[in-house]
Amino acid sequence: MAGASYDACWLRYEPATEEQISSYRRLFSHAYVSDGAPELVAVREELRHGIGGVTGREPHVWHHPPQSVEAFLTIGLPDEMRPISETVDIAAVQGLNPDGYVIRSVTWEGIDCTVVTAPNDRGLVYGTFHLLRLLTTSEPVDDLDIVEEPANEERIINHWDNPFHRSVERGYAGPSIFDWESLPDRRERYVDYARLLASVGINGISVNNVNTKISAREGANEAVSQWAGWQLLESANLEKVAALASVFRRYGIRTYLSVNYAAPMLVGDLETADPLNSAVEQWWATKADEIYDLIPDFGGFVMKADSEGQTGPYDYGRDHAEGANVIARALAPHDGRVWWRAFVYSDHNDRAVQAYDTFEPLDGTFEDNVTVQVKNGPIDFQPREPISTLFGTMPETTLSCELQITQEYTGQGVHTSFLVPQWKEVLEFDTYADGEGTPVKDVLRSEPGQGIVGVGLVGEDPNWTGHYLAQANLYGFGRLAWDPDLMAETIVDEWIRGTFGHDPNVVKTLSWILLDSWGASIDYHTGGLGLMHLMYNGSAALENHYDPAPEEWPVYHGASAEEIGIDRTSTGSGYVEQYREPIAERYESVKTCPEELLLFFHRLPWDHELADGTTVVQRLYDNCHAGVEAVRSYRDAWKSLEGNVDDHRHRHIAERFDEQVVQAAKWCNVLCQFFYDHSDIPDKRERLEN
Ligand code: GCV
Repeated sequence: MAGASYDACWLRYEPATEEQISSYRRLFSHAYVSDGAPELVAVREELRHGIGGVTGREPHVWHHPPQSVEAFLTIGLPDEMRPISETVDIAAVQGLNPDGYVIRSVTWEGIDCTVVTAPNDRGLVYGTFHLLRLLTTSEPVDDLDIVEEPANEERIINHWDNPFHRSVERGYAGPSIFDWESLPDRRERYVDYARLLASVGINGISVNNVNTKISAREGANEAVSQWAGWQLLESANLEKVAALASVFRRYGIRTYLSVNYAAPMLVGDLETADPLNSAVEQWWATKADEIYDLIPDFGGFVMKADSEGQTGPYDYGRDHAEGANVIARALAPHDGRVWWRAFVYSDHNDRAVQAYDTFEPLDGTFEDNVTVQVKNGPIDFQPREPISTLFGTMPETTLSCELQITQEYTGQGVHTSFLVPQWKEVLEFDTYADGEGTPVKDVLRSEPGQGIVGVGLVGEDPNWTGHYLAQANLYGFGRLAWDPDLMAETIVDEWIRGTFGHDPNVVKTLSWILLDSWGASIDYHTGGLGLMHLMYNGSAALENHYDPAPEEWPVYHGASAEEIGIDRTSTGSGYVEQYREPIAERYESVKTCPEELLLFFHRLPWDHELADGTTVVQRLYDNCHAGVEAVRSYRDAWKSLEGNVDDHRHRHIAERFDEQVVQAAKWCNVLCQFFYDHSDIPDKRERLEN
């Protein structure tokens, strides 16, 4: 990325601190790297960038072990290169989970060697990035003994990019980075994107929107409808997909496509897409063969069916397992997989219950190579939701958890909201799927094909993510998908050091801002008691989801003159009963339901008293105000870093904090007015100006 017109994010590879630089130079001025697979080309390139940047000297890369040096770095499979095969336990390395790796300091023929080895070539890429991360975080590296395996086999980004038109649904960082008109020509930026993804352990990318036929959505603008991504399955376009796949492959990343359920009719010339029709089955099989001829490591298909205007098996009176299985059978001979989204809903008095009602009865009926992709919560990526009931109730089904990295409901490209704490909350939640102590992260890690999926946020903007600080969400997503046990504090620290360097003031101030920011965002966007969908929708063609408009969505918050909240207990919509015990019991009672989800599960009088004696309405007012206060303190703290961060990034972020303060105050005012209009109980505070 050196010299590129876009930002290097956390791969800036700034010079190391005085304390470390001589040790890094001693150990890494020479490298002996295997030249086997395409991934090794990526490894060599990264060493040049990384070691070159951190030590100020590009390493000398050898094709045989250097003899007359004090120390060298060596990277390769365990049985391929002498310094490695003679110093590590080959069988132990080969026995690691795919993508795992070992980094070890050894002595070989009197020379200090740092060995990076792995059971497969992808692991070498991850091991290389790990080593470079140690350098950018200024860690000592003289005596390493690291063994890593990813907790989740699948760690995938889903782009919601509309091919050809290059718009991005819920994207806040400019147009799509994928230039389909010029593909199969490759842009340097694809390589740099692959580097960013691989550096945090992401191993899959779906390159187009799950809404593959947007014309079905009323009011969608003409150009978007025309170019929605179902056409990518056409033979003429597959070579474009193959070109992208060849870039990502070098970084161990498999490519996926979102496809339309009616593809046999849209792309093929069949008159039906009925999954039980033999011509349909044959069509999918032939299409899969064609794709794998071009892209042998193709990952598979992502499917949004029977949801928000997309077609699906319901059109033919079939269920979702019948719908998914026909496509899965086409992919199975090629080791491909269907990622079938559980985001299915229709008119219903409580949308929360629908994913479970649709999918739980189908547990055990999906083919082995179907992953049911479940959003973290039952509604739709709200600032905070309870955890989807499906994670605890589909033991016979391969599941993945879909998180949203792009900030659709948490301030989009303007607000700072670091989402790792949210994702930690999701992954640590105890589902009781297999008795006490079965958190979501363990449900996901037990089976092949399970894992974590994130809705991407990257676009053509020079800083990739619209807001410099949103880069931390992409970084954090990958790191957490690799290792859900990592602490948010560790992730933040790594990201800041790679991105802004080691100035203690910057590290301390920015860590605090980021770690605190999700809580503030919940407070002013929702009032902090579990209300959903308080935002403005906009039109189908110009969707908003940014401004406050609580009056628009009465079914989600249930505000009346007497009460607020939705009754999802056993005497209400019954959603609570979809959880296993003792979760159901905990949420069922107003007394034990956690305050932050109280109004998600219960409909309560405005003056209902909380544990500390404060009324519900006063707590809503207080939380909204606290959120604004917090954002003001971030703005001021960031301002104090002027001079410690380069002017360009400092100003960009400062301007966004100024705007966030204005927007947070607007949210606070609109919500508080709304609460007051219904409850007739005044806020004990002044209206906020800014
Ligand atoms: C891609 C929400 C978003 C839509 C998105 C949908 C989904 O409704 O607002 O933009 O569509 O979720 O996840 O499919």
